[in-house]
Amino acid sequence: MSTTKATKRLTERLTLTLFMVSYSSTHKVSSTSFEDKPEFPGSRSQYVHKLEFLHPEILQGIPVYRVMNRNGKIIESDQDPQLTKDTVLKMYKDMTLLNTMDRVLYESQRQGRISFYMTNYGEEGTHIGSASALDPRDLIFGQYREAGVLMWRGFTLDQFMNQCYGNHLDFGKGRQMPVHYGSKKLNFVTISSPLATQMPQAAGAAYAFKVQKKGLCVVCYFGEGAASEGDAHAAFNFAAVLDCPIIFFCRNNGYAISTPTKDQYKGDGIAARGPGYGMITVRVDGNDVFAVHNATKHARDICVSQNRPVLIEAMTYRIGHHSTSDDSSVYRSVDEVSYWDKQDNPITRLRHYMENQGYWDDEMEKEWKVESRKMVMKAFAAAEPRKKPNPEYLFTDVYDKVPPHLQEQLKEMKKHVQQYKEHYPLEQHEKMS
Ligand SMILES: Cc1ncc(C[n+]2csc(CCOP(=O)(O)OP(=O)(O)O)c2C)c(N)n1
Ligand SMILES: [Mg+2]
Repeated sequence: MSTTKATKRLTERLTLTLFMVSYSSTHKVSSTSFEDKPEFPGSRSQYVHKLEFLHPEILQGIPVYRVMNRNGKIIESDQDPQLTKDTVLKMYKDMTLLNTMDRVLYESQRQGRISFYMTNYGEEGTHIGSASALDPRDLIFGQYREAGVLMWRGFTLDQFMNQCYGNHLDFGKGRQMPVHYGSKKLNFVTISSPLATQMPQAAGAAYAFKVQKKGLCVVCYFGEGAASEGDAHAAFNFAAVLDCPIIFFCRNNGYAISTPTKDQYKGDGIAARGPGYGMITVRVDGNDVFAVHNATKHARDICVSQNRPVLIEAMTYRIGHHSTSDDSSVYRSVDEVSYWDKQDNPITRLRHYMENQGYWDDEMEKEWKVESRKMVMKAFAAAEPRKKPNPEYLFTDVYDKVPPHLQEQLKEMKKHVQQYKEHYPLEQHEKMS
């Protein structure tokens, strides 16, 4: 380097140092040396003097918290949630009842008796483990594959069946597809079909809870696929920035319809995104109902006591087809499904635990299978012949008073179905006015 160049460099450095000294004295920089601690708004980092990129591949995967092994043995005794025998039995009965209900409703769609259905096979542990750790007043926003959460809260088989049949006892008055449940009484907001709709709504509800100092939390369930929607980002960021008491509960079941997780994201699942939003985060074995219970209980405590969002990623597997509109044999192997069904199934694991504890045996299993199927068939048989809702409900419940243009359409509809009544099964519906 020439002398002139070196002098120029030195002068530049001195000028910079002088500027920094004067800046730090006027801006009250706390650090002794300005260079030690950057003061950029919006970051908490230190300076480094070697160029280093963050390589996600070298970071270890976020661990999966688990309490029980596959044989139903508690691994670390201090992690045992110490649930009563009655609670454990309710967990098992709800998980298996859900299974039986799924089988009957899936078949009924295949027979053309209902229009659509989605099963919950393989994910029962995420539903029951989380629902059992909440206060029943906590407000739930579901995606669509969380029927077990409602079942735990007391949604009856009749109510499930009435909704799937869209009969006149359905709370939605037959205006939604099957599995779009909702219950004001059970604090479960009605399901919306477009993915991630519930997420910003849930963040908003949690903010309201915070403002009202409710001492409750909101729980927002979503699939790992839905986490790719823009609305998921808005929800995470609002909840974190506004310090809202919400549990974001991701069911990572390996697929978004036919798209496997390897084609959905490059990072370490959904949990890896939590710290990016400044959210307390945990990854849990979703097939271990006790691990899910512990994680949710703890997350709830954090939400309610600190007004902070928590992200839970429950790792599980969707054993069933995505829905009755899907045939998963086209995009995944029978062996893969069979592994999760037979080797790592949340129901089998809990059953092992119950047998180890002396709570359950083959005889009880046989009796429960017969009894639970009877219960499901009874509700099924009662819901099917019930009248369908009054067709006029197509026009109600959106506006407080039906506006003139909709009244006009209502009139036209009535005239039309009268004129072509041989094409409309009006006798199956409640009478129009
Ligand atoms: C905005 C939007 N895009 C696409 C769909 C169609 N769709 C319905 S479910 C689904 C997959 C969602 O996967 P995931 O969130 O992982 O939930 P999972 O079905 O696995 O429980 C898609 C793409 C939709 N309902 N809404
Ligand atoms: Mg999924």
